[in-house]
Amino acid sequence: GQVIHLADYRPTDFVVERVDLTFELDPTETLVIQRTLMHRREGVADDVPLVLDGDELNLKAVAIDGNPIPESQYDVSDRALVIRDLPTGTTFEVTVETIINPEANTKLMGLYRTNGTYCTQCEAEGFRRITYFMDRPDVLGVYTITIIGDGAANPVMLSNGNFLGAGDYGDGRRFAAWYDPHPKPSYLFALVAGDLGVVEDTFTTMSEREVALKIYVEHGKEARAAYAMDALKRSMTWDEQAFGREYDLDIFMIVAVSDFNMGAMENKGLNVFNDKYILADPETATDQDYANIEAIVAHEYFHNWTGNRITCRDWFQLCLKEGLTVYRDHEFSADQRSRAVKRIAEVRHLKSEQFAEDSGPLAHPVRPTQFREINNFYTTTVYEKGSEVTRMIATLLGRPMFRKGMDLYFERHDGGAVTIEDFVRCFEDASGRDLGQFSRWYHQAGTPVVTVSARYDAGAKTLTMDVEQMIPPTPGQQVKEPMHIPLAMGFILDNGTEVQPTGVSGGEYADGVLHLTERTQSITFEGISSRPVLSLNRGFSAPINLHYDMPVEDMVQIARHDSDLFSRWQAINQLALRDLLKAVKEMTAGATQVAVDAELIAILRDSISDDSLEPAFRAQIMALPSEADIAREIGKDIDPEMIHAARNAVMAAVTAPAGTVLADILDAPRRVGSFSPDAASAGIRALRNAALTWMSYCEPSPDRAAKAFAEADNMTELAHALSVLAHRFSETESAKQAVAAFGDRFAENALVLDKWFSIQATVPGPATLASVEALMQSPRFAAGNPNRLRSLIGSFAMANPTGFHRKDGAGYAFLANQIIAIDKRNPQVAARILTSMRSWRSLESTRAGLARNALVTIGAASPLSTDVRDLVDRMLE
Ligand code: B3K
Ligand code: ZN
Repeated sequence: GQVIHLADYRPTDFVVERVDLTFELDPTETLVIQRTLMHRREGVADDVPLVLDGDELNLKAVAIDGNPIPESQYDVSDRALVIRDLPTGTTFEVTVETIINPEANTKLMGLYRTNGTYCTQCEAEGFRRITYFMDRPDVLGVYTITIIGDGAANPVMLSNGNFLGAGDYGDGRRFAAWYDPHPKPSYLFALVAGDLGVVEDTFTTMSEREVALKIYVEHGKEARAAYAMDALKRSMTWDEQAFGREYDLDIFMIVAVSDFNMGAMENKGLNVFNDKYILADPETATDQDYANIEAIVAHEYFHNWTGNRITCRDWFQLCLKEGLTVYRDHEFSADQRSRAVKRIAEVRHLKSEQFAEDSGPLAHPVRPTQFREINNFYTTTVYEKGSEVTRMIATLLGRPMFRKGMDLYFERHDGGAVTIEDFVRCFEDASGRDLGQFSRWYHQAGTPVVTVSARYDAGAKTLTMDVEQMIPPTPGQQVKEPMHIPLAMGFILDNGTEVQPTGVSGGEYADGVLHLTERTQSITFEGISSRPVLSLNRGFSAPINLHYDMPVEDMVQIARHDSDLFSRWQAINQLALRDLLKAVKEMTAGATQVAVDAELIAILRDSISDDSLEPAFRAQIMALPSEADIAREIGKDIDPEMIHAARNAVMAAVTAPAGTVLADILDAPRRVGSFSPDAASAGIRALRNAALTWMSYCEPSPDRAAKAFAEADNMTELAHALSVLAHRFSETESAKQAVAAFGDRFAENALVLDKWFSIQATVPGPATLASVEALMQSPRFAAGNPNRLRSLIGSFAMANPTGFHRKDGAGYAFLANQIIAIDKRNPQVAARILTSMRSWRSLESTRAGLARNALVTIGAASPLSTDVRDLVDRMLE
């Protein structure tokens, strides 16, 4: 694969107007007839040929204005169809007929089959696996679709837009036709056909139009789509209220399928979902599953405006739709649930995924300038950091001005395929603020390190902060320019009140936000009556690594009293992290005991038993930094076993004094009545689960967890009890029995089996590799199903530090073999799982050497997809 550069962008030579597609469905030989109306772009020379993209296609015929053309007039290869001598000065119609094999399509890109259902995935470059086309996001057309197929096998035939009609041919075949009036790029095309059940509802929009809502699932699973439908309606209402965005077709459909490369896809009017993010009921779904369904249903729905009505000019602009839409779904979830708890979860995820990516060989800017394989850029940087950048614009401008900028964006660019520059300009024009320096967030990779020192002058009643920002070098970017960093902060006095400075010099400070713009800056705040505690980066206003040598008593003050719950969590987390890092250091030096700060122990115990704090927040506090968090913080010479041991020791020290509090939580009378997935009920379950985890460190017996496993009446507590048994008491009979019982009970439910596989794949310790290998031989395993691969092999490589990073390198060698095998069927899934190696350079030297060998082994395999090749090369560079 060659490198594609943003700088090489130019518009197409031909402009598409309308696209008419007919599919004659057949499991192994589907005929696709494409008729596209187009014209030569003004100024393009008459002899310039038409170049259409293709991928693994079998070309049957080509015609211009209905007349078949001789083979001498075109060149066809696996990757392209080039047509010469086209009509000039007029619109003409190109007909392309191809034959494709959905059954053989194991890449799950283009048209494929999943459990007997025809289904498509076209983003980013899947449409070219259906027909030869200018398969790029800036080519917009109005599509009409006709689907023809066996009537008995395909009572359901769906595509984008509004339904035109359907009928029978009388010979067993039937057809259905769809028309999408909104011009769209090919990546938003979708087709689904098969025999599916449906759940129906309606939604009345703000201008009183009635929209039919339909969620299609496999027969028998209809009842499990109720929550997704509810989430969809709430999403539609929210987008009207929060952004003034109304839905724009007569019908909105979702289809849930079991074989899918990612979470979901926002095809116009016809979202296709991984069934993991649609299906839920109390018996089989955890609260996390419910929250994910809500967030992803919302995310895909919100794409209707941010992505579909306004799309990307080219794939370098991916964050234009993804970062913005993640921001929108985060805000939606925050409004539906507890804002503070939601933000804590977001920041945890951002740090564990994006910060890790940003500090390794796969680091890239939110808007990259080059790629070899676009599928490798659907990353946490594009998505989550892209969302944070959008959030910072809202912080810089303030909510009302942010909304004005968004309104302008929708008004100015509706129907367009645009760039990040177009997006940012809307906020500049709406607010009059220059966002030039701010835009570096899109262009410079790496997590900025902001170092703060502060001194208080009692005589002058001033607080002076010296701030330095440094953006670490990343691949291809050695030197960086200073960024515009919005640092939300507060000054807390001894009595717990907050004080506002009466004057500021050396930097801009407004509405509780300090604007850092220089490499080094000294800012003085006036009118601070006594030495304040600084509450910095409140709400994680900027995605930075903050280095501030905060006095412990200040941390304690924030942990106990900050008005901002997020800040309290951040301070407690910081305190715990300090002790965890200290423990790793001491144990590395040979210590067998660790000391934990008494204040930390007291704060944890007090917070956990503080009934004025919402349970979900208390559960977050109890989740101390993970082994991966600690590793990232240490940054180099990582020994996962040492980290595991040190964290265990700290957990034992922290939990022991809390024993009675934990028992109180676990023994509190259980809620009676029917299950509710709402945030408050979920919070109570989260707290109980956290207490069970803690108990496992201070009570050396599996009995508590076994009891929880036996008594659980919902999947959240059942799966958690199972993981406590399997992870903390793996050698006991209780654990073995629970694993077996769970597997037998849910043997027919693929989504629950995924949990079963991933719990077993994440049992700490070197022995887990053998059980992962054994599980792959189980009839419950399915090598062709992406969810199953991710839950077993993915969880092992990504979420089992001591199992995967075995000192003898067997985990890496196993992964290399698996990646090579999976890549033959499905490069995207292989590449995604391979990102588990992205931090290999920070391992201690023995492991790093073995990890490197595994990467070299993968690199030497042949053939290798562009997806895997690109990652291996970048990781070894
Ligand atoms: N836009 C899709 C992701 C497509 C990934 C292609 N490799 C889902 C989403 O972000 O909403
Ligand atoms: Zn998206």
